[in-house]
Amino acid sequence: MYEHLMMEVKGQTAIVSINNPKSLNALNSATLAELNTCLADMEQSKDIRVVIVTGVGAKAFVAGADISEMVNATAAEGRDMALLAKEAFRRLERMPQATIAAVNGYALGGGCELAMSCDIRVAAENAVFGQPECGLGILPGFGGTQRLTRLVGKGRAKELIFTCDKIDAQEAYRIGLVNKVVPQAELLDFCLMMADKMLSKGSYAIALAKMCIETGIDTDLNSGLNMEATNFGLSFATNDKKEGMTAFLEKRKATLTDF
Ligand code: CO8
Repeated sequence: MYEHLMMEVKGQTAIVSINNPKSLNALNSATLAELNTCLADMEQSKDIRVVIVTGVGAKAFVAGADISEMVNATAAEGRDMALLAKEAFRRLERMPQATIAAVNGYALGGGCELAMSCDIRVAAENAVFGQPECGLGILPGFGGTQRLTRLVGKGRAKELIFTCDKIDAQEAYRIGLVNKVVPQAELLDFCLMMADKMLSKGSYAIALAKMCIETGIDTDLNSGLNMEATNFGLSFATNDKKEGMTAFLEKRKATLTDF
């Protein structure tokens, strides 16, 4: 069904793999368009509640935007490609499903930017992160100047972008770019286990919490706290709230089904 993606569904978790192994999963326009369509379909789904994003093969998550496509692109084409990525990557941040990047190797340029658009990043021990764009005479164009700064702070973001240094998984963990580092062979199982943990919680509550975090980070504290209070109130109207609290008081495991 897709030329540049692989899709697998395990229970209520979807695994979306970027599938351009000959170019270390580089993102060309066709791949970005497929990713956007795939995420747009999934965000409407009530059956998929967690999305794992990864790359095919053992070497690369995504080694960046496709340099062979960009080399002769005009300014307008470059902007269009960046806007296409913006649309797809924004979906990852805004879709009601929780999203996990399973970073299985090189996550450079657009690859690092794709990982940063997921809610959580789990890195294999062999993962390598970096923003090499300034070495190519361009700047990060799939959100790197914005998301890296928000994740690791202005000083570290500038250092990584200006020097184009590549960092390993442990360093990425140390600076807060990734949430966890796991052995390469255990990466997908670990992410599926994390997904299962989330699936045992209230999916609707997680979707509301995600929305509060994503919207709140771009607003002032008081507006963010008001938005949280409104959504906190909304969660009281759900079956999950009734079941979750009743189960606690009855000392049994809750079965939470809202989404
Ligand atoms: N684009 C296109 N092809 C790529 C890319 C890429 N980003 N990365 C790797 N490849 C290709 C190589 O050209 C090579 O192809 P071939 O076999 O036909 O020669 C194949 O993948 C294997 O790569 P290498 O032989 O280079 O493998 P190595 O193990 O020697 O090196 C590296 C692995 C270190 C990952 C190396 O391939 C590399 O440095 N890749 C480029 C990394 C990079 O600079 N990424 C940033 C790209 S720019 C970007 O992402 C901008 C995002 C914003 C865009 C804004 C919109 C326009």
